Amino acid sequence: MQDFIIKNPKFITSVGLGGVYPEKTGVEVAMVGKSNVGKSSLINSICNNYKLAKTSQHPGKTRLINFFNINTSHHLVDLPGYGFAKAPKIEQQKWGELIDRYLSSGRVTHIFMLIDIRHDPTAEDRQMFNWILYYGIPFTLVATKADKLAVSRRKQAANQVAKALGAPPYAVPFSSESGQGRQEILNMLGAIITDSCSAN
Ligand SMILES: Nc1nc2c(ncn2[C@@H]2O[C@H](COP(=O)(O)OP(=O)(O)O)[C@@H](O)[C@H]2O)c(=O)[nH]1
Ligand SMILES: [Mg+2]
Repeated sequence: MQDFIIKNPKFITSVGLGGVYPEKTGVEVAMVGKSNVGKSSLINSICNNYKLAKTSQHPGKTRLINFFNINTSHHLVDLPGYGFAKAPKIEQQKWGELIDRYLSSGRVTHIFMLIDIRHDPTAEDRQMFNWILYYGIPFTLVATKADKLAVSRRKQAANQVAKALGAPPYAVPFSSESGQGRQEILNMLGAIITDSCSAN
């Protein structure tokens, strides 16, 4: 199979609680994970556009679902992160409603769940993962910030993250800094699009 590339990535819209989602015209692939794990950086890396999704060193800045259009008709979705410890209860509740409404909408083709390669999954990661299983949404685990570990430890540490979640023991080691795992994720995206087109 030829390497997949993203063409013409464009921001479409941000949707908050009670907002209207953009019309679905193809595959929709969403990024989930803790605040600061590298969701926006991953989107920018695979789109080769470092201004597309806003990244931040300060966790918990995004409270909206951001939709991006790629290759004419498909969507990438940047979901607000969890784990912002100091957020007030009411904020956390709103986050839960926003995500629940989105995941239960039936629009999501595939989820990339991101976890920091250096850390064990948190209680919230486990909760998120169980949510994905509950909704029966196909997923791929991605172990981010791989550049922070020695090259020799990356593969095992990524798989360890998946094992610790109780998932099939594989996660893609990824770094938006070095580009490790970028093409693997792009090719997965290509396969998701091809599968969905042949199913329809
Ligand atoms: N070293 C390193 N830093 C990263 C990587 N990905 C993201 N970051 C940094 O982590 C912070 C949060 O990234 P961001 O993409 O905004 O995370 P988000 O909250 O999940 O969208 C930023 O300071 C990024 O520069 C990575 O692969 N390696
Ligand atoms: Mg972000």
